[in-house]
Amino acid sequence: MFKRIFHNFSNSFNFHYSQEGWRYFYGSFYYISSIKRTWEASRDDCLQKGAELVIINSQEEQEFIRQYKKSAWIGLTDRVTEGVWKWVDGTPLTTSFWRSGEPNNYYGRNEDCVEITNNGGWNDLVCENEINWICEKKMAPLPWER
Ligand SMILES: [Ca+2]
Ligand SMILES: [Ca+2]
Ligand SMILES: [Ca+2]
Repeated sequence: MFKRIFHNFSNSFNFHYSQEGWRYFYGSFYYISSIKRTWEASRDDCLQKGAELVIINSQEEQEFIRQYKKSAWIGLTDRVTEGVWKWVDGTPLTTSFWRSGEPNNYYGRNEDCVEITNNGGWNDLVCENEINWICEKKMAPLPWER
């Protein structure tokens, strides 16, 4: 009974977000932009939506995000201290999925923001580049997902 009430609730919730292009996966909703912006402007857009640039916490989440098959900003940066990668929620990077040879500050450029590339590997990139982005809105996990 309890489970069914929650399920109905999450279905209508899910439906509402799906209508607006959000996809649900294990406790979070995800949104990929249809336009391109700088990392900072992308982050602002996510914050305005009550979300954040996506924070990839696990292999499962990485696999889910790579299914978009698009080059897009994620919520990872080394803008504060070069070489020290931090997520936008302030947590340090532990599990990473860099494309081979990355991060590389390509040709000495100051690449401080991170994109997931269309085949899933991460790449550091100049933050002023304009690409798509992915927002994550974290919800409390449903009781049977804990
Ligand atoms: Ca996440
Ligand atoms: Ca850098
Ligand atoms: Ca790079």
